Amino acid sequence: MPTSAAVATIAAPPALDELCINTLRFLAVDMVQKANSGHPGLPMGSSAMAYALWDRSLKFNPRDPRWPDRDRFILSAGHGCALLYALLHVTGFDLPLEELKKFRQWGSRTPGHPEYGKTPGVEATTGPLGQGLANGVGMAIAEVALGARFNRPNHQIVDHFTYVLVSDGDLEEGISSEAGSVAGHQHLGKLIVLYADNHITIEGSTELTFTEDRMARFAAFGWHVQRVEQSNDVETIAQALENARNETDRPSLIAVRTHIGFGSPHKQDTAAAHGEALGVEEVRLTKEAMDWPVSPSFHVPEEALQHFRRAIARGNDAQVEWESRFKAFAQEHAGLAAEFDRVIDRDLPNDWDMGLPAFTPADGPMDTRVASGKMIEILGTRLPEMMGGSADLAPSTHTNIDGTGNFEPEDWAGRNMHFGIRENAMGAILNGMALHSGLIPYGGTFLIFSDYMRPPMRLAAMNALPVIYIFTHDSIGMGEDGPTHQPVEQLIGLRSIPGMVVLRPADANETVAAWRVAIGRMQGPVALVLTRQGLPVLDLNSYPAIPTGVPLGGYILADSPTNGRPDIVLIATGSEVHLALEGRERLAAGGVHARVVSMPSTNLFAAQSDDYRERILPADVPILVIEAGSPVGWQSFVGPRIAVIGIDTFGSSAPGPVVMEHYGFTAENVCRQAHRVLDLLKEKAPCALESPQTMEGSF
Ligand SMILES: Cc1ncc(C[n+]2csc(CCOP(=O)(O)OP(=O)(O)O)c2C)c(N)n1
Repeated sequence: MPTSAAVATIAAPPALDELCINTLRFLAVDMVQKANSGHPGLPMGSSAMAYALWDRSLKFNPRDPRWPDRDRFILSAGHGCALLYALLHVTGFDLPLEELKKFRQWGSRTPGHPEYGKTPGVEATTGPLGQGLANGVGMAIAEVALGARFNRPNHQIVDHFTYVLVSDGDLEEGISSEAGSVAGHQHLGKLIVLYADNHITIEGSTELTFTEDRMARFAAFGWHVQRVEQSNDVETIAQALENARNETDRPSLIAVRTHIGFGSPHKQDTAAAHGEALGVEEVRLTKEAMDWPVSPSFHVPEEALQHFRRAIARGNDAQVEWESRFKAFAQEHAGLAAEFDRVIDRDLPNDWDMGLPAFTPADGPMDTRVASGKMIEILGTRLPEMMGGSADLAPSTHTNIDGTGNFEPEDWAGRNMHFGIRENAMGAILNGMALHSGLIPYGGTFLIFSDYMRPPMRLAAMNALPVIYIFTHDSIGMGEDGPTHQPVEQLIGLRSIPGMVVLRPADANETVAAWRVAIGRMQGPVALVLTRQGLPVLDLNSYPAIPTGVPLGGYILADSPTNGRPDIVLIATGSEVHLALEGRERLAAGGVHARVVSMPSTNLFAAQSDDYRERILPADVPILVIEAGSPVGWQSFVGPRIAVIGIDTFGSSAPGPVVMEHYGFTAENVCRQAHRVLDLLKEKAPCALESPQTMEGSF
């Protein structure tokens, strides 16, 4: 197994170390104090270990945060983000001191928890505890998978470590066991986790809740474990990190006995240091106790800054060295080098979707999960960056790529992943793989168990990650397993995640089109919702709109015989589209002209122009929706001119009243929206129906 050389550094003298560590500590203290919001305790206790890593060994280039072979660092304990922002500022990322002074304010680059894409150098959005650790497992998987694919003898072009800083909360969450087990099983030797073992959570001492032997637990997962008793002992922590890097066969956990709120005379080692500003007086006492100038706040001693900023030259040297190695690699393996650039840039090959299958009625009845499986095999062959699997349900979810092996310690080039029955970790690992870049990750389970992976799915949507979910057994139509396995509220639940595209295809041909959307959508996750039961195949000769209609989310599959104004529109999704078609025939026999609108994706449909949606769903035509799932949410489409003041994007970091105002929750906006609906009703007065019973969130 390849090992990565540590970046050569010269240790600073202890006094300079201390100055640098205190710089981080007090930047964090001042950020939280100025915002009067945030978590000072973890940064104060963990500054030394973060410094030991960032100063002595982390391979990164502040001037090119996206350099592909950088080490990854994830602050899984995202509530301690003031520490991360301080590190990014002092080491020279594009994060000026002014941004630190705007911690947690509207529009700043220093939001209340780290947000991927908002702050240069932040590798993952964290905050929901445990997720970052599992993201790290996904990143370490991506590293070895890409290494297995691209590295050649004498050409180690993928060769970096993944570091994660975790807190008690991260390790208490069940996902840490799921992900820890995967990492140990897969022998991810280049994953190194620093644990801020400070014995404190919000409610008090960990003695209240968390008394198992954490080291033994991770050792049992197959990890290499070390303990450092002195939280400020930079040399010992640096040595433990070095030991961890030298341990190439097992992931490493380094528990450092840190002290929450270190240095605060009244709050150190107490829960009071966890989640609120120290207070002006306590800040003063802490600074005095540690011989730090009380004012000005946000003090960065020149000597410390100069020391930290050596990271720029060091990072540049490391990147230049890698680039020259990459050049040599490209000379010997031109095709492979071009392919590496392509997958890292998330480009698709030109002809990736040429000649995809067109199914005929003679191929049916076919479960859409089976059609999806056929697509995975075809696309998986064309796109070697596709990598994924299932939470122990591959025979049901049809998620394997035939002809490629299993991803396992003996063969990291294998692309069929066995996540085990660990949906939450599966979702977060997929996120880590996508965040790393170079892969199109996918994962499958039954739709009902999407509930178990909702937290990482939400983060995938928030981070616009190209992750694909394959959810089968999509309704009560799956039958015998009964209500524990029959999804009802999952569809609306997934649709309500801002940025998530849910696609529930009606047959094999819509499944082909849905997969085309999924692969083509590089900026955000897609959930494919598929049947267990066989469905007739819709004839493309009779329904030629399928390939162009599916990407629009909803389209006219079958119109009223006159092609004019229908008497009623039947909207259906997935397996119920066939019911709608049958209903249309029967209605026609009775002289009622029905239009069938197949709506595989309400999310995509909602994104179309008003004109298009009006054309598909004319305002004055009644609508019947047929979907084997919760009716909640459809009102936004079927209700007569409903306006909703709701939230269909993610929130933002700023004081609460500011956020509410920016999101339209003001009396002024209530009046504006009310007038908008009233004006609309005036225009459409003859067709205005009764007022809505409920006002569900918009799509
Ligand atoms: C999944 C999840 N549940 C709850 C929280 C709220 N929360 C934030 S920090 C924290 C625990 C704090 O303890 P610890 O992880 O030891 O951090 P420290 O006190 O050392 O800062 C909790 C419960 C969260 N962020 N994520």
